Amino acid sequence: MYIGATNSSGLHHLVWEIVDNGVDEAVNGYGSKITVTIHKDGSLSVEDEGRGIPVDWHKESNMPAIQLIFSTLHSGGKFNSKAYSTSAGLHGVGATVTNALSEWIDITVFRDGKVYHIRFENGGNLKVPLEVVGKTNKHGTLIRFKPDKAVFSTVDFKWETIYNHLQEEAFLLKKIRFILKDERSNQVHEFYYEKGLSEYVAALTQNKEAIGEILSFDDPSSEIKIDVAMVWCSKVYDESILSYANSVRTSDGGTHESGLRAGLNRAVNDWAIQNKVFKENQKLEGADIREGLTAIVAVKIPEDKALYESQTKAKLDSPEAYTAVNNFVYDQLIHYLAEHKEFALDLIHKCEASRDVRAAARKAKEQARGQKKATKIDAVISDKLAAAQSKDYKNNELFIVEGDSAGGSAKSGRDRMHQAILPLRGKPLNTFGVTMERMLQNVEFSTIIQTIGAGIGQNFDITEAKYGKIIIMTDADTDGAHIQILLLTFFYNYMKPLITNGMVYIACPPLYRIYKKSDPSHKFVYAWDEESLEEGKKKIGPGYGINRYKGLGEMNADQLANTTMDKKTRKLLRVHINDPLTVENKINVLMGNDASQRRDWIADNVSFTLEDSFIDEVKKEGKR
Ligand code: 0RA
Repeated sequence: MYIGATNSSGLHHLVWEIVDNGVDEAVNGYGSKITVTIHKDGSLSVEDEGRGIPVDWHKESNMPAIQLIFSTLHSGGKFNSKAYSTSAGLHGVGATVTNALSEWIDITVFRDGKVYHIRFENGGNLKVPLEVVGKTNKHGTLIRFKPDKAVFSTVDFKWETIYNHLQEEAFLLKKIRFILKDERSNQVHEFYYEKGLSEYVAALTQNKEAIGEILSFDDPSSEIKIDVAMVWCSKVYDESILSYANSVRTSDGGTHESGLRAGLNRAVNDWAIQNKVFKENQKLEGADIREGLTAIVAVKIPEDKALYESQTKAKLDSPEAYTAVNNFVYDQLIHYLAEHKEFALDLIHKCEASRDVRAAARKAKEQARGQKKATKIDAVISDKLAAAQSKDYKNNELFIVEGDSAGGSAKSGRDRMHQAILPLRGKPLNTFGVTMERMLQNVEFSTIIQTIGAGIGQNFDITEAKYGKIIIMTDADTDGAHIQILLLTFFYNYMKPLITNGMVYIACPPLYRIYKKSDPSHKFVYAWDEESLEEGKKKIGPGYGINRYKGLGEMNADQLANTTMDKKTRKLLRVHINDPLTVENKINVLMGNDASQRRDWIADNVSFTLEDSFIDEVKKEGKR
């Protein structure tokens, strides 16, 4: 039997499987509301307003259909993939898997004026056979299950995880209402989007200044259903494109995404040429057209035509999607531009400006290569950066260190071959809502850009990065947390691929050193939190002493190297973006103008595990 991960992601997968079934009913026109409730006893329920799971007798298997659906994997196409064509198609097996991995599951069906109930226990054994338990005039299905704690490493349903998932579904499936209730905290949240993707784009760009309105086009009639929304924003120097195929996020893009790019390219260039906007025989490159663009493309393809590059469905491969999206976006956009001439001109001028900036950057780079003449920034770099000796860039690490004194210790404690140290003086600039020009005037950031050596924004080329890991190393206090957030905001705005490729890390210096008073330099352990402090005390035994490190500077070079930098012993947190909207929301709180909100957030959330940081999830090195 297929059992995915048994971690938190696998646990929540059970929820998505059950929610998908209700969504399928709603998408097919049966009901428009799905309610998810997290209960206090560790169970979760999903209620839909669909037709209700069939309860009629299934002759071949000699049991009610509902029992068959829940008890046998792949219980016949009749009840799963054929009946449901719209979602990912994975789920037909969902009900059975959820049953198999639950301590118990109660299914209540409201159908034909009656309330039916059936219950399974201990991984899918029938406990209470199907029976009529009452009368009703509603229709739908209520499934409540308690995941088996022997199977999962955690059985804690996370509000935020479910919130994000339901919100994403609600954006994609406009006009379906999702309600999330948490009886543990009495929180309730409702998601309902009348306009779908354009509201998603609005949420993603809520902190930004839009150029023109949000464009949204959809074509629900053709065989491949296409839904697109997009907007350009000023002071944004890269592109964000999200794509979905059959309601599943395709994080590696694919043919629908390249179709969008191609359609955009053709439409903008054709319109400009037709309207004689370009001076000479010019054309705009795709990257210039897409600078500042936030776009979402969602396609629905019949299952037999939905090809993916791999099992994980992260990249769509269907050639039909390329052609369909390309032509659709072209037609819609060229039509829109024709009707909004002022916007069209604004947009093209913006594209031309980014083309000029990119050309200038390229030229400067080529010149610098040719001349090898030291610039002012080069001088700063050679003064501050302790470079790594190796030219094996992938294995090199750049430590960005808070303060000159910790920088000094890091320089003497490092592995010179592969570790480079760049100390930061003071707080870096808050790059939120700041123009690129302003950011570039900041010495700290121009130094970081030059040191990494891969450009910024639309010019950023990850293959040119001189480091495989960028490690932010600050004191474990609120100032340090603030510096981390400022640096992460910069990387997020200007070098996003570093984050999406898992190359940005936070170093975790220990908070305590517990030693034997009688032999302090030989008998000691480090602790990173209160729990390991207690363990440390036990380990050292009677006669222990404690050093509390208030900052990196209180450690000498050896201690810093051993605890925080040495590959064999250190702890690193990898910065990872789970949900793009959560990041935007958190950046808004953290980096917007309201300094008091920011202080509150840091005070509430920074315990130096950063688990809940604005970059949604930060994971231990090595684990993905
Ligand atoms: C198979 C056939 C029909 C409905 C369903 C399954 C169904 C399954 C689930 C799972 C959760 N909620 C659900 N709602 C419906 C159609 C039965 C008919 O023709 O009436």
